[in-house]
Amino acid sequence: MAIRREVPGIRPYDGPAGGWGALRATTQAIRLQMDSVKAPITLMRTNQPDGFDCPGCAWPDKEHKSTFQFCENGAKAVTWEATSKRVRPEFFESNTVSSLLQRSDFELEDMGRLTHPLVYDRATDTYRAVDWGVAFARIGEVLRGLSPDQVDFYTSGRASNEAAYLFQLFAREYGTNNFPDCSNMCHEPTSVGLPQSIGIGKGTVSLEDFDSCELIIAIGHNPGTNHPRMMGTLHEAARRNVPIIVFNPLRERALERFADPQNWLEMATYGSTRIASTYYQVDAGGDAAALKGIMKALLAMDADRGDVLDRDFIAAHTEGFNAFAADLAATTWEDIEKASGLTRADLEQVADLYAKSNATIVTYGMGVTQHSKGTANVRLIADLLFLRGNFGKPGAGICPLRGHSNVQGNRTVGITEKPTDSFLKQIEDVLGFKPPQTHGHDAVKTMQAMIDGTAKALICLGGNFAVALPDSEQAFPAMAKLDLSVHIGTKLNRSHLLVAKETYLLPCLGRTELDVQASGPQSVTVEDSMSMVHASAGKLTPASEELRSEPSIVAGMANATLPNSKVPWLDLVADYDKIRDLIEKTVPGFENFNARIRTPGGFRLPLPPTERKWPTPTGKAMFSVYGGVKEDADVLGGENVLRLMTIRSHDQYNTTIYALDDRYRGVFGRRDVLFMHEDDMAARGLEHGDLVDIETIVTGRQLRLKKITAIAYANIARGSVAAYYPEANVLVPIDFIDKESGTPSYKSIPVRVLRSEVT
Ligand SMILES: Nc1nc2c(c(=O)[nH]1)N[C@H]1C(S)=C(S)[C@@H](COP(=O)(O)OP(=O)(O)OC[C@H]3O[C@@H](n4cnc5c(=O)[nH]c(N)nc54)[C@H](O)[C@@H]3O)O[C@H]1N2
Ligand SMILES: Nc1nc2c(c(=O)[nH]1)N[C@H]1C(S)=C(S)[C@@H](COP(=O)(O)OP(=O)(O)OC[C@H]3O[C@@H](n4cnc5c(=O)[nH]c(N)nc54)[C@H](O)[C@@H]3O)O[C@H]1N2
Ligand SMILES: [Mo]
Repeated sequence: MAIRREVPGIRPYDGPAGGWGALRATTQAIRLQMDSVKAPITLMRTNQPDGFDCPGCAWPDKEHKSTFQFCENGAKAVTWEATSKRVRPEFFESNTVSSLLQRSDFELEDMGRLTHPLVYDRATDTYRAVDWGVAFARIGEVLRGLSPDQVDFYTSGRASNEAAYLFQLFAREYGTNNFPDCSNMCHEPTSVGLPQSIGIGKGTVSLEDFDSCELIIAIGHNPGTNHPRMMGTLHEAARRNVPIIVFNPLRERALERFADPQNWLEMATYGSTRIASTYYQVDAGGDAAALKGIMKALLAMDADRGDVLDRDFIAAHTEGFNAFAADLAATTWEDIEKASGLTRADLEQVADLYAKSNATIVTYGMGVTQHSKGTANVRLIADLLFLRGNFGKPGAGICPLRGHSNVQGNRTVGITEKPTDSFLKQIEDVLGFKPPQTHGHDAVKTMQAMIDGTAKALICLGGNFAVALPDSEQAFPAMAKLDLSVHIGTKLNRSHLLVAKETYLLPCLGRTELDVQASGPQSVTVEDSMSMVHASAGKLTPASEELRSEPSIVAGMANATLPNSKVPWLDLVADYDKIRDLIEKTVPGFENFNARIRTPGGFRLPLPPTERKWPTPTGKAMFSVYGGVKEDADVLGGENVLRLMTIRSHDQYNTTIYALDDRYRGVFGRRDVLFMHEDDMAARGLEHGDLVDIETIVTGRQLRLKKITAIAYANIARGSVAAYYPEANVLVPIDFIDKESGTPSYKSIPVRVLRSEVT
């Protein structure tokens, strides 16, 4: 083989994930962001009974009272928020918004915490400090002059239940159900698909289930980076010899080998544990075909042996089996192999292992949901579990890996553009105003309305709306068409700089910080991926005395916008127990809310499928019919087409870039790369390190990302390529979505890769 040329910053990573590298990276994060004396104490308070919930991911902790659970990326999330760097009003005097727009996403957030409320001043093109009261009054004035359907209320899933509940109350009393939220770009297919299948839009397993499961199937998620505390759970399962079958076009190191930093023996001996028992490099977008193949094989085995399906479960608890089975019969192995990139023998082997397991958990993430048939994909996973009765028994169930640490809680307390009639009725009965009934905008619809110019104002409870959404070429200028944008945030990001006619930046306390209101120190609540609700209380001195809490900022805006409001905004904020009382009265499952969050570990919201109760319209668990094997037959195809997945590096939290390495994938100090299979490169006459342009195959427009370095990556399936989010969002057309859920198909964009023109 020819000697491969050296490409700067690209070095294969041979070690296991975790281990000493993770400890080193944590020390580095502390050194760059925090006062190193305070840091260890801060980190020790993460996920402790009287401490704060980790703002990293939504993976649960054992009863939330375990000893400190080490996690490199949790430490990065905490130190990033608890940084000693500040962006004060003086900073803006010498930095115009146009000049700040030239900085990278990494540089913007790395400047530190925002300290004062700010208003954009067009004459000088700068932000300047503004009084809180003045800001609220003006926001209220603008909102009162608009029609509520022209205003959108965005939530990023880090907000607490209390803040999110007030936010939805504010928008609904104002008069709209326009609730774009980060979940619309993330697990909406779970929220839309699972209720059709099992009656609720949430996972059904608990951490204890992992102790007794006999098989784990992990599809389309990368826990070594995104849910690192889950690695402890997988590590334990692997050591119990539980087979872990992975489906992922990329071979992710943490799913192959992991050294648990909590395991002293493994650390001392530089040992590691094999995680995946088998790793299938399915094609991007090929999971539906793979799942159908496994189920087709299972049905064939059952026809042969008769003891494979859980016939009692299917008969007593499900509907739709015959139509489902008929569709599998009509799907050919040839189509399955072609669409999945896997062989019939591979899939039969999975079916065989699945048939042997008495308790199976399927875990899944964005590799399943961010596709144009994301919802249908999720339903296929439920179908697979139905076939062997893997709901409502120990060690079994479905486990969507949620994104933001409280995205699930936000949904539970009413952040949804499609509220149920019963929730609206409760609001009306308890609060005494009539909330709007018409369904509102989700994230993509909001952006479309902004592009069309029909949306006039955007109020953001956290997040980085324009950057997280697809189609940056249309999304960025659309922000400027608004009359008003308001961002409640902790650090500066690009969406804050894409100013509207009027823009306010309202800096808030982070989760790590002490929140004192009229009645004393407050705690908030969050819900993790396994429906456990528990309290979180910040302890650090706030980054600035001017900061206000999210609930207080939302209440301040609401109070100034709605002069005849039925909601006692300022009373609610004086004591968050009162907000929780309202949640208890309007949202099912929160009986005795204030008492129950005072017990360490909190409580679990009801999950009827765990008792084999199915709150679907038929009262049964419902099989689905996918139809065919392709996710978007009419869009894709043709010569030379590759499927682009947009993925997260190890050093990033969504649009927040902590640093420029992606250690486990062997990328250091850069993000401008395209991961490609060597044969796909050769077929295009490309070599490792060549500059390429990536072009989306879309009619009528040219979407291109130029001068990206193609790297020959042995660990990617042929036909699939990968680039980093958010940079690659210029390649995602705004209307390239899963029609059922509205979620952008961020993980299978049809692209062509061409050598860049030399200029
Ligand atoms: N440190 C850190 N933690 C995070 C986040 C973060 O950015 N950084 N983000 C948070 C959020 S909001 C979320 S939603 C989660 C995201 O957590 P994940 O769901 O793990 O998200 P991604 O990194 O986008 O990638 C998912 C994986 O899917 C694979 N994949 C892509 N396409 C396909 C496909 O078609 N089929 C299959 N089988 N696999 C595919 C990719 O190779 C990758 O390994 O993590 C949360 N936690
Ligand atoms: N191409 C592509 N695009 C994607 C994805 C993908 O995989 N590929 N993933 C999608 C997914 S899963 C998601 S969830 C979205 C994420 O979309 P968002 O949730 O909108 O984005 P984040 O990057 O998490 O938001 C970061 C900002 O939140 C603010 N912030 C941080 N902490 C706090 C806090 O405590 N309070 C408040 N008020 N603000 C705070 C800071 O100002 C920071 O700049 O992106 C989506 N976009
Ligand atoms: Mo997410």
